[in-house]
Order: sequence, then structure tokens, then C-alpha cells
Amino acid sequence: MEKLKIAVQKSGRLSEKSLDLFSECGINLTSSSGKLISVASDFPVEILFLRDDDIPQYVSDGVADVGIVGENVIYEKEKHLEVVEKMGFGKCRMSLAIPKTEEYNGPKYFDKKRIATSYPNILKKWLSDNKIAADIHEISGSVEIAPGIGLSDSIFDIVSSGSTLFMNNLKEVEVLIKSEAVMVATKNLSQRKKEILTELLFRFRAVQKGKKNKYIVLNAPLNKVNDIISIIPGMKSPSIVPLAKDGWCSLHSVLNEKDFWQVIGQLQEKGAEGILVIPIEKMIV
Ligand code: PRT
Ligand code: ZN
Repeated sequence: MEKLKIAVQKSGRLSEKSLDLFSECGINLTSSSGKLISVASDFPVEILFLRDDDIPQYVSDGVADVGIVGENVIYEKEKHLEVVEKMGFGKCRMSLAIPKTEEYNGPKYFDKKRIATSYPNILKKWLSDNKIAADIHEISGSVEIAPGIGLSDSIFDIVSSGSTLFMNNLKEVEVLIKSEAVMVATKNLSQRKKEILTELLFRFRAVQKGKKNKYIVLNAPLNKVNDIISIIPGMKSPSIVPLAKDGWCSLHSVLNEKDFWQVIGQLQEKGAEGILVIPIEKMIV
């Protein structure tokens, strides 16, 4: 039986979240520790565990059908792959940083400077777009220590919280790209593999949507129901269940996580009481 081959990072920052995706979608993988390949007992997928740097090539060659990898790696490898889904994790940016004590006067600062990086291609393109002649020092790890040991004047690297730069007395001066983990697919997937991918994405989106929303239950006086419905309209419209107490009802609806605190205050103002907020596991609209 045909299986969709999915490349994920073997061990690193994206591994755990990539694997969570399968369990949340009800896909049980055979034990994955230390293995190169894992199969699912109840869904037609096969997982290939690779270094993230190799994933764009594997997907582009069709050895893997889809892969989960940072956009930064795809840009660096200069592969034009179709992004089928943004995964919502592994968010970071790629930035140029210089010693804290230096004055920065715009991109021209980097003219004739030595820049250490593990991402020479993304950097080269930015330098050439800005007509800057800098000296790129390609190193494979611990880029942030390069200026401190005299290997370079500045660095181009991944930044997330900024604490690595801070601890190395560097400051971020240009953000070249923003990145997150994405799912990419190879060209010319067979009809069957496209169907498997569609089912996988359907499940993934249901889980994601569930995470972004909350189920809300509250008690309200009947004369305030219309006001309250206008604040939490729900998926189609809220359910209203009568309470044993006269003149009151219980109202059930769905609320976007990001509006949560603002909306709760408005509901209380309108007379809502006994508000319960419950996580949603999956949501299919
Ligand atoms: O072994 P393999 O080659 O597979 O893994 P890797 O070591 O190349 O990659 P890994 O696991 O470190 O990162 C995988 C992906 O996670 C990256 O390609 C990015 O898409 C994404 N990502 C998200 C990050 C970060 N955030 C991140 N903060 N990758 C690396 N970092 C490092 C960065 O290099 C720097 O050293 O964290 C440090 C900066 O973090 P802050 O929080 O101090 O700013
Ligand atoms: Zn890597």
C-alpha cells in the first residue's frame, strides 16, 4: 500500500513539535528513538528522520514526499518548494548583529567587514541587493562567539529571544528574514499521496483551530441574552439551555483565545455569571 513519506528533523528544536503533530492527529508511530524510519500502524505515513539541512534536498528530489523544516533552511538551500502549511512553531528571525559598543549607520556599515555565519547564501543575496562588499566567513556552529575571538567583526545568525546576542555583547541591527517551521511538498505527488496529505492536513487544521479557541459556558439573565450573543456569536450561533431558576439560562459558545480577556470583561459587564472556559481538543467547522 502506498504511504506518504514525511521527513522530520531527527533531533533538534523542531523534532518534538513535529512528532506531536502526529500524535495529536491520532497517528501512532512505532517507537522512533534512534531509528531512521518509523511507520504508523493506523495511517498510511512513513516518517524519515533527517538532519534539517538535508530535508529540502530530499523533498526536492522526491525521496521524501513532504518535509517539516524551517523556512530559513529552505531559503539557504535555495530550493523552490511548495509550502503546503505553516506549522506555527519554530518561529525565529535571521539577523545581522555587531558589537554593542559599535555605532550603526545603516547597511553600509558592513562594507569591507568580516561577517561570520552558517547561512552564507541568504547573506550573500542581501549584501548584493544592498551593493555591499563584505567578507563572509562560513562557520558551522557557535557563530555568536566569532567576534569575541577575533574571527569576524559581526555575525549573521538565527535570533529568537535575543539572549544569546546579549550574552555575547552583540546587538541586532538588521533583520533579513523571518522564519517558522513549514510543511513543504515535492512536485508531482501521486493521486493517492495527495489524498493522504489532504487527510493529514484536515486533521492538523482541526487540532490547530481547537488550540486557538476555547469553549465557553456561562449563566445569563434572559433579558441580557441578545447583548451577550452579540459579544460571543460562536460558530453558527450559541446554544441556549434553560436553567431551573426562573428568568435565567445557560449559554454555550466558542471564543477565540486572542480575544479572551477583553471579551470576559464585557460579558461580566452585561451580567454574565458562572463563566466556565474549557479547552477544545479538535474543531471542525
Ligand atoms: O542537527 P540539525 O542540523 O538537524 O539541527 P540544527 O542544529 O541545524 O538546528 P536546530 O535544531 O538548532 O534548529 C532547527 C530550526 O529551529 C532552525 O533551522 C530554525 O528554523 C528554528 N529555530 C527557532 C532556531 C531558533 N529558534 C534558535 N533560537 N534555531 C536555532 N536557534 C539558536 C540560534 O542559532 C542561536 O544560537 O538559538 C540561539 C539564539 O536564540 P536566542 O533565544 O538566544 O535569541
Ligand atoms: Zn542543521
